[in-house]
Amino acid sequence: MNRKEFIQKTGLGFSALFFLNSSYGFSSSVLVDDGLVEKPIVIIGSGYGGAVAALRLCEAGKKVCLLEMGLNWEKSGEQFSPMINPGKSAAWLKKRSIAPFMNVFSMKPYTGALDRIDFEHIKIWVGRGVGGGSLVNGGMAVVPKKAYFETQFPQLDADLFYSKYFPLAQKELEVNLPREEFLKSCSFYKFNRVGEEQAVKAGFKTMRVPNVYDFAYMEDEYAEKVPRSALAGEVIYGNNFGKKSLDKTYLKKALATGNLEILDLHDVKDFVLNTDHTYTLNVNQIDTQGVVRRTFKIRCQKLILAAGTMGSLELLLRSQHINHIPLDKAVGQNWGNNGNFMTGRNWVNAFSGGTGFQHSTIPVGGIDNWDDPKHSFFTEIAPLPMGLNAATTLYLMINKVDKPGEVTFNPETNYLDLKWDLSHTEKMKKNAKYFLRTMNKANGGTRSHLLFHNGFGHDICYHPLGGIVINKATNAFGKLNLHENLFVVDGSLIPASTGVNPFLTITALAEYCMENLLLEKNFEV
Ligand code: FAE
Repeated sequence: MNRKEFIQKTGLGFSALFFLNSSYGFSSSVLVDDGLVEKPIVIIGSGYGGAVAALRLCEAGKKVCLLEMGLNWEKSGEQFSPMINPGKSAAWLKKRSIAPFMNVFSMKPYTGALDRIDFEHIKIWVGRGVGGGSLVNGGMAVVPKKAYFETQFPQLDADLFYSKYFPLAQKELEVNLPREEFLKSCSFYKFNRVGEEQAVKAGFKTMRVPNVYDFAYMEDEYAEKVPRSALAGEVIYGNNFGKKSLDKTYLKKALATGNLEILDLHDVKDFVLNTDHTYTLNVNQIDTQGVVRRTFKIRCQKLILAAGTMGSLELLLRSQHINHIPLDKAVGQNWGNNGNFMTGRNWVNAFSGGTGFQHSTIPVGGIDNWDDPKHSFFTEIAPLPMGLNAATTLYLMINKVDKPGEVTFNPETNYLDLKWDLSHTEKMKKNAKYFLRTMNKANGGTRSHLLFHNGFGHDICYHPLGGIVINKATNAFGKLNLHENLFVVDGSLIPASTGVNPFLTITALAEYCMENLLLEKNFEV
């Protein structure tokens, strides 16, 4: 459609033409309060899916506007804070810190990098800011088991994923491995050495876990040649150095094309489907205290949802409720917590120096029990970087999701409802009990009764997935059913679990979707 046809079809009047003149030619700033801005392609959310979509579209010569509700931390000049001293970055507009435990810190509300969404039986942590979850996550970049990938995605060509899209995702995300010699000698990895030794003694298989944290930088940190980040307790409130978050990889490359405009602190509330198959978004521009400073509309020809599993579901279900956009009944189905289940052990190596005073925040070890049909799980050996030798090991277990949840919209709260209760995590708890029993029998130690719920964190979720599942709620490449110009490319495409930490899978899926959507000429604007 050319510009004249676009104006005719969408029925824009004279006043709207004014905005078209000023902004269709790709302006970097929003023009007016309560006005209408035209953008050919809009992406909502700057996490893994959004960053991949931005790069591939910009490389193809498309002008892209990326809306992110969180802050552009790099541009703002604000620092990320360490776990033991939560500052501005520690929580999204909360009065108290929101770590998985020890929330004794009160805060002044600020658009921080970490958010927590609370439901009755589960708490979901997500990243906010340019880079999405990559700002706050542990950087673990794990390829899922091929057999499990085939089970979860029967319609996808697994060979192609393992030969092409996973390697591409690893390359673009700059995934690397630590040197074994470094891990053996670094005092900050005692917790991992003890964790692995005890797992092996208990008969479990351990594995080295690749990461996007630059391990060469970490070695320099250890040698005190550069400022410390992973070795200074920085991670879930952001890393000031070392981590190759998306703002340093995909988004940086996309910006270098000159085709990407990123608008941070822009929160999309809902959107309307116009008769000509374009979309009009209702957008709030907020300040760092969360106060709405400007509301306006953006009309686009192509809309890509990459607001993360909870964000994309919220946008779709609210827009269905308020603006009657059509939705396939598969939307909201097949939601899962990626089998997340936190647990921990006390008195670990208690009589031989415990787990060390200093912990690197970046996990490097995993326990792979996936192929045990009775107790199938993968677990990360997680650090506890609180500056004390608690002789405690934390584990973020990843299990299968036998019973997926369902997400719906609640008009009374104007937010999502989640059908998810203790019955959904029952099997995960059995696995955790088995794991702790086996570890403690071989090594001594007890369940961490003081952490979580008597040692079991069934309600801790870092990996919300599903609800807009590929090939169910969308076509084979993420185009939403019943829509021509609406696409989804984030974690919501994955049906409930991927068997390992998910961002590599999300990135690979987004690469696959974008390549095919571009081949299909879906993005002619
Ligand atoms: P995501 O990265 O969440 O990005 C969505 C973006 O959309 C965010 O920046 C939002 O602020 C933005 N947004 C949402 N709603 C709106 C709206 N209405 N308007 C404008 N913007 C909006 O999505 N995964 C791993 O693989 N390895 C790890 O080591 C790991 N550790 C983790 C540790 C923590 C503490 C957390 C919270 C997560 C961790 N994850 C890890 C999970 C991983 O970060 C997550 O699966 C991905 O970030 C999800 O990617 P998406 O592209 O789906």
